[in-house]
Amino acid sequence: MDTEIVRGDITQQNVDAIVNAANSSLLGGGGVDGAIHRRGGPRILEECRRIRAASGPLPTGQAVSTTAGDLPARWVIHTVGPVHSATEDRTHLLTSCYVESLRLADELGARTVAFPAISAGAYGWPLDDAARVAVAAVRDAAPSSVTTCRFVLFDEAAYAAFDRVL
Ligand code: AR6
Repeated sequence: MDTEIVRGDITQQNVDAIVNAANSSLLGGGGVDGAIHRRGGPRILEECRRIRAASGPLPTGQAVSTTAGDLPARWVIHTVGPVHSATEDRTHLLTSCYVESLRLADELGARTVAFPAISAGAYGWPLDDAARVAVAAVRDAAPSSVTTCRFVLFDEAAYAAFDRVL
């Protein structure tokens, strides 16, 4: 699997699947989540509501997929990153977001997948560590149908952090 980094907006990526840094409610929020629902249109939220009604809140570190609505991608994979904690090591949960998203992408038949820097915004994860965990998780993930993993970094600081790790 090739790993690449770009600076940009994940909603504009021409890939099979984009990953959303969602929250357990699956009902939307700010950051990447807000942008995906805003630009992808109401069909994404409709599917999220159905998943939510059938299965309840999505646990941290897990992933589910929906249509990507009006976005160029075919699917949105929604995953819930851990809130960063100064007292508890939650790295395994952040790793799980990447591993479970890639596993789901493989099940869907996606070849190209774009990730944001999960947990590095509202959930407070320090950028350098978020980048280290993300890159290691993707490097160690099981072989799959995914040929390209693209990290899409919204600002210069996030791009620089991923660039240092890669
Ligand atoms: N494309 C790519 N990256 C983006 C975009 C975008 N359009 N917008 C923001 N980022 P965050 P989290 C970057 O807060 O920390 C939401 O309210 C952003 O600069 O989106 O996992 C959810 O509903 C940062 O580097 O996700 C949850 O409640 C990174 O994406 C909560 O925030 C992640 O920031 C999840 O927090």
